[in-house]
This record gives sequence, C-alpha cells and structure tokens, in this order.
Amino acid sequence: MNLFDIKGKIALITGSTHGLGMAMAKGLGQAGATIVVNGNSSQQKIDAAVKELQNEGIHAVGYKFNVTDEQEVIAAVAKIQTEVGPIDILINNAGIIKRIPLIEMEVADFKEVIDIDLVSPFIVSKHVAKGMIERRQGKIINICSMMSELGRNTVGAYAAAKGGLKMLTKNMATEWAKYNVQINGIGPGYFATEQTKPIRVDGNPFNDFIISRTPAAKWGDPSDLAGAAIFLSSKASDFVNGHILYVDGGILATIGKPSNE
Ligand code: GCO
Repeated sequence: MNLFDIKGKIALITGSTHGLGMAMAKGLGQAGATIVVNGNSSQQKIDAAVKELQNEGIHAVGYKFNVTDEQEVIAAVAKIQTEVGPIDILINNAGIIKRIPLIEMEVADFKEVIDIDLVSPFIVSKHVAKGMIERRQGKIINICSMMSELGRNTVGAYAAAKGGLKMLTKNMATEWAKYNVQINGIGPGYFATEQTKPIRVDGNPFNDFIISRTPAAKWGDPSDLAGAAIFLSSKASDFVNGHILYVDGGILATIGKPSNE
C-alpha cells in the first residue's frame, strides 16, 4: 500500500550495528529505505553491519560518531547530508543499561546512562530536525521502553532516562509538529537481544517472570519491531504525533496473573 511506502527515503538509525537497531534497519531497508548505520564502538562493527544489510540487497552506508558529542553529531549530520542526502527518518535507538541498585549506583554511572539514553536523542534530533523543519517534512522515532512507564529493581537510571525520553518525544511533537515533522516513540517490551541476554538464560527466575508477565507468553523477536518502525516512518502516520507505540506482547495491558493460572 502507498501509505506505507518508504522507498528511497533516507533513514539514520543510531546504535544500529546490532540488536533492535539492526532489526529496524533490516525492516526499513527491506521496505526500500536507504539505511545510514551508526555506531561508536568500532569501524569494523559498522562495516560488518553495512555488509550484513547489503547482503540482503539493502542500500546501506555507515558513519561512526559519538551521539553524545554535539560537535561530532553536527559534523556527521552535515557529512551524511552531503554524501547520502537529506535525512528523512531518524530513529534514536542508541542506548545503554546499567543494572545496579540505586543505593549502590555511582553518580558517574547514573549520568552516563542519562547522557546516552536521554541527552543524545536530544542532541541528534536537534540537529537532524533543523533540516526536516526547513523541508517541512520528517519522521523522528525515539526508542523508549517498558521503563518509560514502569519501574524495575536495579534499572533506575535507565527508567529515568526512558521516562524522560517519553516526555521529550511529546515535547518535540509540541514544538515541531507544525512543520510537518512527526515525532513518536516505540516502546519495545522484552526482546531477545544481547542487551537482555544476561536476564534471559533458562532457569533464571526473571526469564520465567517475563514469560508469565507477558500475555503473549514469549520474548519478542527483534523482527517484531519492523512493522511499527515502518508505520511511524511512512505517510500512514502523518497525523500521529507524540505517541509512544508499545510493541510489548501486551505487558502494559495487564497487571499480570497468579503463577497457577
Ligand atoms: C531490563 C531489560 C529492559 C528491556 C527493555 C524493556 O533489564 O529490565 O533490559 O530494560 O531491555 O528496555 O522495555
């Protein structure tokens, strides 16, 4: 359907060398978008991610830059604009988590999570939105979380960041929607990725807890995010703004059930 057509659009996805970022890159790429891969760990990982996408017939390029460094972001956005073209779709996906009880957490660790998970979406969006506002067209998707709505032991910094990102999404929409820029969020539930590997091992009580807490009774597969990403990147969402689309198997719909049900 034309409503969901993103062929030829240029999509920058931060933190897209692996995990959910790579899954959304594949989803948008298979739908015909040009994918701009970003990472800050190593050029080798970025090159490998670009190759993985190209092997699936996806037009992909890679740019290494630190999303928390405004000068690097300004330079990278300008370089992408010159070498690839205007950014039509921005997915702020880059993020870290530190699972430490708040009472034990060092301030430096707390600040690092906030910096990457909340401040960097502000930095990257600010500099990408300038072009979108000039062109009167653009799509920004902030990757939120269950922790945008719920707390959980040991992930307080991450919850503070993801809760803030939900409200930053709403404020971006408040300020930029009049320029025909749509800014929304995707809130993934619990997905089988490297980030959740430590809490997903068989026999780990948390693994059993998530299965029981999720009405779909399973961990999400990263490919389950592609549909939401395509929707929020396409004309189909032109009148959707400031909305967080939860892709969570139903977690937020329920208070859960007793273990014997
Ligand atoms: C955790 C998980 C979560 C998920 C996701 C849920 O430790 O609770 O890592 O944070 O990754 O963010 O939406």
